[in-house]
Amino acid sequence: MKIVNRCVALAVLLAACTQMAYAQTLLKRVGKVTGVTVNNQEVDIKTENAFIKLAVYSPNVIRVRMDKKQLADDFSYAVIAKPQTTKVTVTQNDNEINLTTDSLKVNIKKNPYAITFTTLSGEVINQDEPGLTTSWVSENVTTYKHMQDGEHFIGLGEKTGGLDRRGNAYTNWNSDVFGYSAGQDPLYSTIPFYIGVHHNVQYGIFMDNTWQSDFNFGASNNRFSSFAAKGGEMNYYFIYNSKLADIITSYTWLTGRIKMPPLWSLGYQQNRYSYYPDTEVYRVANTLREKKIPADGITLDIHYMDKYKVFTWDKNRFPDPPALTKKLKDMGFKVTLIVDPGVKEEKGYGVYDRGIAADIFAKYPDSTNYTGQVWPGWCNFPDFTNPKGREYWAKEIKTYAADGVAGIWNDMNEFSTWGQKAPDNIFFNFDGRGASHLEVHNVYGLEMIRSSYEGYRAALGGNKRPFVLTRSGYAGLQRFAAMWTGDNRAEDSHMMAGIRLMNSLGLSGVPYTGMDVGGFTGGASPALYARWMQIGAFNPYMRNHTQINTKSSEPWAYGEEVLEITRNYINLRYKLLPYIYSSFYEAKESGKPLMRSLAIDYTHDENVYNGTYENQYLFGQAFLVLPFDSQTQIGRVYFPQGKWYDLYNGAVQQGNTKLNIDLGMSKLPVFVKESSIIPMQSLVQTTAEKPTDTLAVHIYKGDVNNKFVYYEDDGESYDYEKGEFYKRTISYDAAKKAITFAKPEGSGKSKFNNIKVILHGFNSTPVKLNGKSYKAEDDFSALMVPISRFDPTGLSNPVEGEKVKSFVLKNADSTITIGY
Ligand code: NBV
Repeated sequence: MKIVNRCVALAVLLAACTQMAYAQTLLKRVGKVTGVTVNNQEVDIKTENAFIKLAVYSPNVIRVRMDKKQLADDFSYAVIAKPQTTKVTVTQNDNEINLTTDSLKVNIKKNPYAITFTTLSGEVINQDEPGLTTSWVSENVTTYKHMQDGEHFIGLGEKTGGLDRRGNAYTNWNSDVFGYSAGQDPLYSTIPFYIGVHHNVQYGIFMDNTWQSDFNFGASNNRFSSFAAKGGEMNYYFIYNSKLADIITSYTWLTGRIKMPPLWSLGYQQNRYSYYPDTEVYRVANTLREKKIPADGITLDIHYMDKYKVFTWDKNRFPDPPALTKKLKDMGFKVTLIVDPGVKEEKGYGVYDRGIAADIFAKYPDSTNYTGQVWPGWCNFPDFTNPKGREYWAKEIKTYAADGVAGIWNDMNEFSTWGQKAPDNIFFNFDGRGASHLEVHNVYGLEMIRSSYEGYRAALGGNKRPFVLTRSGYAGLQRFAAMWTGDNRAEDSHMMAGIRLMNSLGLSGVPYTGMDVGGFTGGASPALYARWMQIGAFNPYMRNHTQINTKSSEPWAYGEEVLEITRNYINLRYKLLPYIYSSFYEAKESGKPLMRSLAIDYTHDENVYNGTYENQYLFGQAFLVLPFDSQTQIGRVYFPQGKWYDLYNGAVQQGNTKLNIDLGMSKLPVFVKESSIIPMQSLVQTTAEKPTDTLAVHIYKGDVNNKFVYYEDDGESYDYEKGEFYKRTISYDAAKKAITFAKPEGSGKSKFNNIKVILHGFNSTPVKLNGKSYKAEDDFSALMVPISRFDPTGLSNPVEGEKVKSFVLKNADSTITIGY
């Protein structure tokens, strides 16, 4: 018996040994450190099997590059930052290397190589999983990180699933996913950046590698999180800041931030696949005006083209494009056109002929052009990674400027060939480096929107902001375009999934986002449509869209009640434009998104990651949006710490509370954070119309300090880059009981001559203006006189006994202080 047992044990051991032997031969580990060279902020490390370069980019950002061979020349389509001169101490002994910046410490064990990032006081932020660290199987490279107790993982761009990605794995391979399911992966774009949260610390990891990549946050294992790429270097940036919002700021320092969008693009956009002919477009535009639904944009989908050929018009459907855009402009509408990358292979079609002459299409290795099928039939695909390809696109796109088009909508740029996987052996220029489809695929969309943005900006004369929208992209896409989440379905789960997609994109450096409000495929119920339009009003980009052959999706298509609800919320959005525009300015300055997962401001509050509350978000700094699907009658909500005011009736809700709330169709639950400052304007039907010259600034009493940067510029040019803006910091100091409007900055003038201050929750507190008490009969005649309640929807039911005070001031350049 014993002998038998021993034999079995031996057999198991042998099998295990063979298994390990396989692992040793198939797998290449980084291995032991054999040499170290310190070069100011850079440390070059040679190990048994790898070449490693550590570069300090700033006190908060450390880059780690590794390859089995000597590292290639540095190149990235995503990263635009250069390492900042940073104070760093590097020491080493036989066992380890240590780097210290003003914000963090890096420790590298030498035998074998393993990296740990800690705070200055030694708390572990992130560490390699011992025994696994980084390794290669063939060309596939993976870095394994120790999964910390209770660690949450958020971000990673346009990914479905919950806010907390723990327990799941994701792939990055940009895909055309028509009518995707609410849990599908991958979708259209790749942003290999995520944020880890645990034990009062948080960090970001951005793996800048464009090959297919895979992220595992403890899926099918309880040991590690990992990130991997099918080729190229392991190349990641480790980011540590003491606040999560600052991690987004560091990440967008690396990959860039938005420019100020054209103001009109923040108004309501009406879309369908497709409005044609021109008379149908006029009908839609006229109806929006007749029914008093504020709107700024109409988008034309593929049927405006001649047989779907890019950069053409179907002259039967649209005989006079400049006249169309002019007429719409006079009505306060701008036109956005869809463009697809595929160029029809057709001799005599100028766009194709010029592409052939310039030799800019992607190629097979035998130098013939790659041909794939999309809308127009068999197409060639411009190589946007070729500077000549971008130049070609920029020249072709000019045609739309002469037609008076204001926006360019980039579709199918994954790139899509009927949703099929394109061959691996297509070759691209890759800015002179040469690369195959495998390396280029995930940045194809990014380089297309770069070409569209730069090309169209130049076409408009250089100083006018084009609006550019995209479906696909890679890290850094926010520099060129807004992004929408593609072909969703008219289903409740999709509306909710869309919120999480946008919240996740916001965590991943993309603040300007939208979804097809109302749903692309299928048809919404009236209740779903109403709820979706309400939520859409609290999205950065608000566009209603629907697929061909579906029920109409304009606001009047669902009956009077839904029309009323929709109009209320679009009205509210237009009144909020000063707040929304200022929030875009904040995104431009810091990367902080408009749709803010609660993880941004309440990072270490465990409730935030609870699936019940994961859809809640802040829209800008003030509004807590509590979205529910159209089926839910009673919603379970969580109010984070602090004090919250019901937007509709001013009722105060204390934070740190979970509550059931009744939901009706007519209202979306929205609360205002204490100490909030919300600038608003009078209702307009389009941003082309001037609001009255009084800016209404709503201020909510609170016990916390706050600061709001109010921002204005001309809304259409880049003159703000030369200082032509009007900016004013409004601060709320709870301890000093003072609200201060600092002196304006910038050389621009405000379009508002008056400021109406509206104080919420101050009740009978006396108010002092610039140190002087005012009564109702004083200069500021309305001072301390209750006004009608802040009631944006017209549906409110005021709470008894609450008073709102307001007074009107001249919008003078001097500092204004309001004491209470
Ligand atoms: O151009 C048509 C559609 C467009 O409406 C939609 O928004 C895109 O996501 N486009 C996809 C092409 C394929 C639709 C089946």
